[in-house]
Amino acid sequence: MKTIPTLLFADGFESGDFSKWSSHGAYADHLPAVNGVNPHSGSYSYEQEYYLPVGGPYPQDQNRFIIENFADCGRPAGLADFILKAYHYPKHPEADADATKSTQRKLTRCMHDTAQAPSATNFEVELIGWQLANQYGLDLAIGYYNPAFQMPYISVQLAYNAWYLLEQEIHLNTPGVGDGVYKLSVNGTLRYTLSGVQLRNTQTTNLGGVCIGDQVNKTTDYTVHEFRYWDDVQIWALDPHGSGRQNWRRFPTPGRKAQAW
Ligand SMILES: [Ca+2]
Repeated sequence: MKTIPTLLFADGFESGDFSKWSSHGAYADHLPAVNGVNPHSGSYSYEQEYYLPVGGPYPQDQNRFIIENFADCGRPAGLADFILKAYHYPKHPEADADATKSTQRKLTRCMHDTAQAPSATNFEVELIGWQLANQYGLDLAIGYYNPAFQMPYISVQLAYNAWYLLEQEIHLNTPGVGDGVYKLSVNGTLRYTLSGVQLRNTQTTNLGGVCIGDQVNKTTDYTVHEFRYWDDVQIWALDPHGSGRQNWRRFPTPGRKAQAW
């Protein structure tokens, strides 16, 4: 299908805050931060610290995120076809982390319901980072709230202490038809394609927004002390060719390469 890419949202955090974003975690400790500790470009990036939870599963899970609702990008009906690009830097766990434990982080969540309300009708397309016991590497996976589908493991390894361009292309399926497509590119190279799937099953609504940085909601898992950084986030709509949109822009060029590559 020919599509017309339209840049809906871009933030390199050079405003020094989250003013471009719809919302961000603001409860209890270890909040999302914009600072100059480790920028990919410019002077600022988004720093997310993960640490042992204070106050139970809510601050453990739902306090380490930033969210952009597609409605705030001028798409109140959400998006069915889009690209999410973001530079991601997984820092090596801190000295007080227990490297014998394993845990996971939700790197990005493309959410049906940006209020994050789990239900049988909600669906998500998640990119998940796994931190395995005694291994300084990450696996990536995608998953769905929709219980009809399992999480396929992508098995792309990331090293610590390096910037990666993670580019996800998502095409929701025609409701009830297995024609959905998910693609993941890392540093400009296509690493994983999942096609012919029902990303939204029979739902007729679109994805409502993107959440970055969320933490797992499992108190039985271990929380490893670590920092992760994000910078240069872009959301591109992929509108069908001939839809009549006038704000065509050139297809996204690969972002500036980080020095660490
Ligand atoms: Ca920046």
